[in-house]
Amino acid sequence: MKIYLLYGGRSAEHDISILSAFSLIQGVSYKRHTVVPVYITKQGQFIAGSELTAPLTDAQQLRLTVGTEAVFNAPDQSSFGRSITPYDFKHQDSVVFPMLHGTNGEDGTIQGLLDVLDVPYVGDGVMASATGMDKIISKLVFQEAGIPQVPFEAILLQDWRQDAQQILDRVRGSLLLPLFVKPANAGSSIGISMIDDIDKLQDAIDFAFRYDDRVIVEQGVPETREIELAILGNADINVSVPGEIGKARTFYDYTAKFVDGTTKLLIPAPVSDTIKTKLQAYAKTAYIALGASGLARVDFFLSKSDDIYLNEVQTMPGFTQYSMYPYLWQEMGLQYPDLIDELINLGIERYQQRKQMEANF
Ligand code: G1L
Repeated sequence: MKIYLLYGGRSAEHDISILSAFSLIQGVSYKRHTVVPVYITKQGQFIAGSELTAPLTDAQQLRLTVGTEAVFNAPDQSSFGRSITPYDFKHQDSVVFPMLHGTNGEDGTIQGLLDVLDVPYVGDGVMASATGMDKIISKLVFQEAGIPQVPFEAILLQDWRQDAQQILDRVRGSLLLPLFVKPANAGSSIGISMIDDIDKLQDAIDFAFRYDDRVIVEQGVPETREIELAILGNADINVSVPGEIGKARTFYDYTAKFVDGTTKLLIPAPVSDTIKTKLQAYAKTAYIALGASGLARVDFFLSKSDDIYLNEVQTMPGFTQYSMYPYLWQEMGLQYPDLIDELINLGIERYQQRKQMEANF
């Protein structure tokens, strides 16, 4: 398979995208695939590097500029590619790996582009990507599916402008401190505040409205643990064991492996079998409710008294070799190169099934 690896992009995740793309280039099986790195610059230009048949040495090589020929590590250490358009992805035996958020932080946009071009790609489609990215819409979908979530209030800009006091009263009346105030679009982590003083609510909402015209206020879970599960599959859904994002005190007395010194992931998470089973069932229900395919990471809060709350479903999880998603599959016995193969197979399968449906019209 020839993998067109899309990375970079016009989003706040530009740099993490480069690191995730580099991990894939290091980890993919070159016995089975070649990789064409396609860098999307912060200005939105598509630049394709030369086709790789072996790993690179440094993530910085992936910051391509347009040159007369595609070459990695020219004598001055810079890397060149050629300017391309998305139409260039259309080839037999090729697949696109979109390792990036949508152009303007709203997701589903890249997936929509690839659908229109009729090229197979890895990961979730338009609807699941866009829905998962929206903190208000996704909460409504998960609520309908009966999955427990923290109490929340959605606020529209026009209502806020019309009667802020009424909205402040509504939030005070329905939610308990601490509160998290966030722009609905999860594409960026900017615009978010945590408040433990209700007098700061108005400023926090005004701040969030600088980044989106829809804002969500969520009730915080005090001293919560953060637990995440990985899902892989289309109709046939595989759910991993839970993993935990470590907070210093969680590690006391626990012997499971620490992965990567800095991020402190605990895999598997130290939870009872009952909690584990519940988390897995909720994760699968959330995946189905979202109409997800390929993959997702499902993130939960777990309170001190073992109450479970779905936090969010991440259709574009961190994908370096040190990220939670690949680590969870490693724990399940699926190594990084095989995980990439599985994601490619699922993307091709989804593409063929959609084609099949169109043919039936
Ligand atoms: F293509 C997949 F598998 F769907 C996919 C797409 C995007 C997996 C992981 C990601 N992750 C990212 O793009 C990111 C974490 C680098 C965000 Cl920008």
